[in-house]
Amino acid sequence: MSRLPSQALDHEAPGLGWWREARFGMFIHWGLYAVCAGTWKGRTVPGIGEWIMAQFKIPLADYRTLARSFNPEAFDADAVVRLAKQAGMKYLVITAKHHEGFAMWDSKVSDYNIVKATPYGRDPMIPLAEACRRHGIRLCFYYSQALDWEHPDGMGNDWDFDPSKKNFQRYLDEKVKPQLTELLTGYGPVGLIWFDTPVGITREQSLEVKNLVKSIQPDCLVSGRIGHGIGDYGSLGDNQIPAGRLHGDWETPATINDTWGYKAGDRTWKSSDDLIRLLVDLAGKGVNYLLNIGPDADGRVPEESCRRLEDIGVWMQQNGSAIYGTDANPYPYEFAWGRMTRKNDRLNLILYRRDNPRISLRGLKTRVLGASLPAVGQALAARQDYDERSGMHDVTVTLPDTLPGELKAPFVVELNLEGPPEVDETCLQQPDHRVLLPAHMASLNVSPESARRNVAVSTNDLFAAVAGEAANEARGDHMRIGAGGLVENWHSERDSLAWSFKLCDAGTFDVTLYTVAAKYKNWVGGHRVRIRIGDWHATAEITPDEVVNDPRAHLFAERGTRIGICRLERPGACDAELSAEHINPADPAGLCISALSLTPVDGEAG
Ligand code: JFZ
Repeated sequence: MSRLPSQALDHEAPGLGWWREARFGMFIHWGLYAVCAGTWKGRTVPGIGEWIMAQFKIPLADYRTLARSFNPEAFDADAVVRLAKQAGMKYLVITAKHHEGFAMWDSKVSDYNIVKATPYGRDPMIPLAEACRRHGIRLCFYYSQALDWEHPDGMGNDWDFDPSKKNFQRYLDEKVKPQLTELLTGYGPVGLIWFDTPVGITREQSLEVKNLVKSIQPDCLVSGRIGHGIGDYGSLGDNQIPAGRLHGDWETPATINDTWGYKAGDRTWKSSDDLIRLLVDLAGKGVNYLLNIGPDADGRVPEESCRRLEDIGVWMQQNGSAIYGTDANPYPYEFAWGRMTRKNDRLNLILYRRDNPRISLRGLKTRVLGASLPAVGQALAARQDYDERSGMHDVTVTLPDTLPGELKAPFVVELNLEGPPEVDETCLQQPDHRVLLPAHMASLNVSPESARRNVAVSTNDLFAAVAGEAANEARGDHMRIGAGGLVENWHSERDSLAWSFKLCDAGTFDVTLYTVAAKYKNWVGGHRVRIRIGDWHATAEITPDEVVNDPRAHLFAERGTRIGICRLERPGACDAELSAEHINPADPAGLCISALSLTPVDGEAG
């Protein structure tokens, strides 16, 4: 059973229906930082463009002069909303106020806003709200409720203001609450407020802010980054793709290149195919995909973003029924051939490649009534068998020799079932004889010494705060399964992992261990591990024998290490154990595990 963390909803969130149905939304990061376009006085900011003021500790007196040249006459609200709609996005979240503290609407609370402080002199949220109503897209606002580099009592600006003199409650009372009130009373129905980076805010203060939102628009959702786990749904880390389904409702904010705010020099555009795979991957885990655009100082959306969103829209036209309103794959693990979503008594098998002659699914106990290619309305032959010997249920769908030309991969094979899908939740050897043991399905054997190690989670632990963990609580500093589904923080040779799985056919297998680097870091390796699978044992150095080119590895470099060749003679219940002889202290990630994989050596399985 997967041990991925759940979003500790302290209540069943009302009003999530439209959000669960949507699955796909547009994020817009737009503010004074677009004027910088990633550069300040000839220096290019490392990393994300909207953090330029903090990265270079630009004095507020200098930064605010950007407003004098902010005149986005090319901004076309209707075109932006149509871009979202054509991409298949159902909601739009725009930065009303990011950490820079600049209001992108006509705020009466502070003249540091787009109407009072710029030559543009107009409120872009008015035409945006009208366009969203016209096109049936939910208007939502991003609001940074803690970091505010303009306000002396906001968090984060210790280069203009003395942190010891901050009165954060005063900031909440004098800026945050009145500005949220303006956003919630001035632009019609608001789908959600996307709060962010809740550093330094107490649970009581997060609750105050959330209660204000609900008191004005009871149906307005509150994102997970309100902090302290009290969001209506959970927010994963930026561009974070979990390895398996998460419990509860989650959303991943993601970029098309590597920055949120416009940065002229960032050319790291992901391909349309990669973006579609990420959308499919997240839907397979029941996670919403909030994909970002960063308009420039003139209000134009980069052409590279537009083209990719148009490509996604073409795919969604043909396959949206496998995304909208679906639930996660009922299996606790993924498949080599693609991803799966579920909608009531229907399974959507989303195949990455067109050259599969057939698709075989193991462990589905519910009777299959039929199979089809919904995009072209073509029925497919499906066979369902139960193997008494292995106790396995197998479904095999035969695909046509030539797929209709208009069917582009990834494409959907629909399985209609007699009732809700019931699946075998253990790790199963697949019909192609592979066995994949994902980290999030392992049992962690944490030694008593490690279990006693704790670290205080500071209120400024960004990820802890964002992940909704209570501030200032001790958190176990031992190996754990993170929201990304990896076994992380493994630094002690006393700890180990174990899996149990079902072997249907004896065979000889190539054993590979997949390990991951710390976020944004290079892969290191250099560890030494012991692996036992059934009666087979091996030790190995962790070396980068295989590079993993998965879009998910975009921020976390992943490598496969060939451990050896393993012969398993007896079908049935089997187990595996992974322990560490040496964990390389030079690897900041420690020994970070993604999966253990058994691939049949040609002709040696079954
Ligand atoms: C935050 C912002 O600081 C950033 O500018 C952007 O708006 C992004 C969507 O959100 O950045 C974060 C916040 C939390 C994590 C990572 C980046 N996190 O928890 O990993």
